[in-house]
Amino acid sequence: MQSNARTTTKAGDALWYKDAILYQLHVKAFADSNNDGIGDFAGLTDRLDYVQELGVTTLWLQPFYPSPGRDDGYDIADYRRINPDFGTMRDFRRFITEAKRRGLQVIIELVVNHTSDQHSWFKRARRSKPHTDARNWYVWSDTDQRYLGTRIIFNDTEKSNWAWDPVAGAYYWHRFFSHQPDLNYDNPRVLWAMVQVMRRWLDMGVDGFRLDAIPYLCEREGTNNENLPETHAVIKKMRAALDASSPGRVLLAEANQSFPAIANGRCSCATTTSSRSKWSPTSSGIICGRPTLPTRARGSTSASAAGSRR
Ligand SMILES: [Ca+2]
Ligand SMILES: [Ca+2]
Repeated sequence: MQSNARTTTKAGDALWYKDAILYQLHVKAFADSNNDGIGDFAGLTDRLDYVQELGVTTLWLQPFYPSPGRDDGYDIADYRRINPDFGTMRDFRRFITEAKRRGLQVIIELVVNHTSDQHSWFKRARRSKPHTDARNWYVWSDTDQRYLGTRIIFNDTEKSNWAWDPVAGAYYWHRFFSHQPDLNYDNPRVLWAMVQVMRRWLDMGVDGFRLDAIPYLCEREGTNNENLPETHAVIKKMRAALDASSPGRVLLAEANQSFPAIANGRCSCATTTSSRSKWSPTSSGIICGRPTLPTRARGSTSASAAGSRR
């Protein structure tokens, strides 16, 4: 399976993303094969000819993982499986096979900054003793007064970036909804686990990842906790891991940060904007597979970002 997937990717065309025409979709909302009211992979597969006729070269799938559905699937409860409402792993493999048969690339969404509070990693962490490895998969504190220089992104619903967990007896950090605890990228096991998740999907034939909420990976006191050098270091490690095992795959990042911060060479992946921070000249729309940024691909990514939920 692994070798087939890799040989059917445009492995010899490392710059395939430069002139890619992306079509972003939610599997659940695209095509329903069994008339249960929920789109699914079988339905999407049946309509690949239509997608191809549009001139699309790359599909960008929004999250399709098991999820309690409190943030449209961006609250992932299991990175390694398919939401059963959307089909089975067999359906996913058939979708990849049929996409490859038509020469279509597939990028899947991966939310790496945080998980659902229903993820087994968080369930384990909150039950573990303070300062143990299992607890430290997330960002904990005895007080909600750390990182006070950090803005609240979802300020229409959240009053703090900290939430009290009665199970752990501590506060946990969340840049988004309080049911989405931030993973702790100061714990190398977290990065290792996420790279394993990436490899799982790469081995199944996907051509890259759209990395949600990528500016917020690391936290440091006295900063705004966005776009930190430590976060770029993590992304570069992700990029290096992909290059080592799966050359030619792309990272496409939601990076709603100012362009100079990205253009100074700290970016290790492509960027798209957030719908919560409208597209502007200071927002970059760059897609790249390498740390060195190309310039000619900006238009294609800005177009792909136009329909982004985030
Ligand atoms: Ca269905
Ligand atoms: Ca974070």
